[in-house]
Amino acid sequence: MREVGFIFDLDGVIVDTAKYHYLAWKNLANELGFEFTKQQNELFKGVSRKKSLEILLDLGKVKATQEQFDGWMVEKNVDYLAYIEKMDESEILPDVPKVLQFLKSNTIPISLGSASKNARPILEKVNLLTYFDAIVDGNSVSNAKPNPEVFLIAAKELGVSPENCVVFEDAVAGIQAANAANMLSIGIGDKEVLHEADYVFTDFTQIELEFLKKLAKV
Ligand code: B16
Ligand code: MG
Repeated sequence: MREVGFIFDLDGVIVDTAKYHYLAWKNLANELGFEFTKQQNELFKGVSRKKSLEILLDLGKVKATQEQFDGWMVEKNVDYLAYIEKMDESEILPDVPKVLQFLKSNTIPISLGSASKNARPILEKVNLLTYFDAIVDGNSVSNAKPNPEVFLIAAKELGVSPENCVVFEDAVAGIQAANAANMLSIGIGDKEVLHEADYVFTDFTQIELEFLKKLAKV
């Protein structure tokens, strides 16, 4: 067993893909005849694609057959992928490469732990894929966050026991999942929203090297 492992959520931690999810869900909502606001989009953070569409249809009071539901899931994703296609390194959130580089240079194993089924192409687009020793995403799990499954699989793939894993998350459900997995949870975002986390920082620029060294046990 390795001593420590680090697990990163994707959307809201490494890149801000929430804005593209928003545009794609908004396009679908408008097509179905209702508005979808940025505020409502907050409900979708860290939530699976299927659950997101269920919430969207509830908001618009739209009833769907299974066939329509499946079709809209595909339609939203095709639209979303067109936005992703244009992404590059400039979309990486501040100081993320610095933290990944620090971990890599100390041979600390790194995993992704995301709800997204598009995680791999996104990491490829922003040129960060090579930092990750494991990619655990929406394709690998059957239980969505706050269920700890995604992080427990990540720990297993890294060969690190869960209590020695550190998780970076921007969503409440993600912090709950990390806590349920018995991992150290670090919220990236608002202290009040993420109050269940062990530590909260507004972004990676606020994390000092000394703190990181302590977490990484180096
Ligand atoms: P996809 P994360 C999540 O990513 C997003 O926050 C959430 O808004 C999205 O619905 C979910 O991924 C599924 O994404 O449609 O690409 O499979 O924060 O868990 O990295
Ligand atoms: Mg997230």
